[in-house]
Amino acid sequence: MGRALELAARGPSRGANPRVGCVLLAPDGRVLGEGHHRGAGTAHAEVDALADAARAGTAAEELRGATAVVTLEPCSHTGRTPPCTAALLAAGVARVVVGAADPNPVAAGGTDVLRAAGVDVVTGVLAGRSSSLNRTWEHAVRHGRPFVTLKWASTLDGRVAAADGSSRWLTGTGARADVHARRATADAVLVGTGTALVDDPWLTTRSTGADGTVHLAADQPLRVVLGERDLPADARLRDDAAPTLQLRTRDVTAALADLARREVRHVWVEGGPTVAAAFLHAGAVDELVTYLAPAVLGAGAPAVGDLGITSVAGTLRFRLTDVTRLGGDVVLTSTPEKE
Ligand code: AOF
Ligand code: ZN
Repeated sequence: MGRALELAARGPSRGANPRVGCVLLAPDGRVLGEGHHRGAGTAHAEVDALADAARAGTAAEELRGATAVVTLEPCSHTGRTPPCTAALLAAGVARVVVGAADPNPVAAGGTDVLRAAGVDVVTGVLAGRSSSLNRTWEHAVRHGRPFVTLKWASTLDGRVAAADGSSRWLTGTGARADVHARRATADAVLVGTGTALVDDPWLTTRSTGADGTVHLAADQPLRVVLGERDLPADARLRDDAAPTLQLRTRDVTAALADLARREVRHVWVEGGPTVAAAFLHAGAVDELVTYLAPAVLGAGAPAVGDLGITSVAGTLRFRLTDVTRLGGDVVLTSTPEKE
């Protein structure tokens, strides 16, 4: 299963589908085939491993009695591809060792199908590691809405811009590079029309080389603008570096439902204060990523707009899960306290 998890981790860290790995073993323990899933529309890990075994010249008889080790419960449905349970049964696999159960009700039930067909099934092996690999995907599938990360970069006194509106650059290059790396793991990057109009951001994932040349990642997250105001024709968000979607609503729940229909599993929300407050108010923040520069402004836009909280009793509390220094700045990761 450790090897199957390694294979799973080769899959894309974002997209509609989970990361899944599979190893096929002969009764004497020899590896007959290995596979992983490369994203929606491509072969599932089990089918990829069976194809690998076939390429290696494995005879059909060798697979009869083999063990398939899969990090996620084999699917029992016909989605973009046929069911993996059918492929495993057709190959004559005798034993299936499963990591995490599939939380997707459409695809789940594979272990029952296999058991009913007489296959020896073991479940829950290193299930936690498979789940952490697919943390945002599992959350999205369970809750029917994308996993939401709310990010901001502020001074120690919680300002994201100075009184004159200028906001570049509060944090250093290390923090900025970290933002780009983390954006790249999300399916969508979202801002409100306020930020889109004031900052004219690109919201792309890019890196800057030692010689100063900017490198745009090939596969960009969807750029999402929330709100009704129109963007000017020359807005950077209208360039062709990445697709952009404007959701003409102020309702966070409706926006997330729309994104869920587009199979967005993880949204990275970048502000500004109105959008941050709207997501927090809706109880729709699953993770906070906060970059803090050791600086003080004393005036200027706050990271989060008015939440209507007037007493300490109403404080929104989070649990700190990570603290990392990035150059002269610090990044804090926290998750909501469970009621
Ligand atoms: C597996 N093995 O490697 C993966 C599974 O419509 P599709 O074909 O893209 O199916 C997607 C669903 O199948 C996905 O939501 C999840 O429930 C399951 N993914 N299952 O047996 C795999 N990637
Ligand atoms: Zn499958």
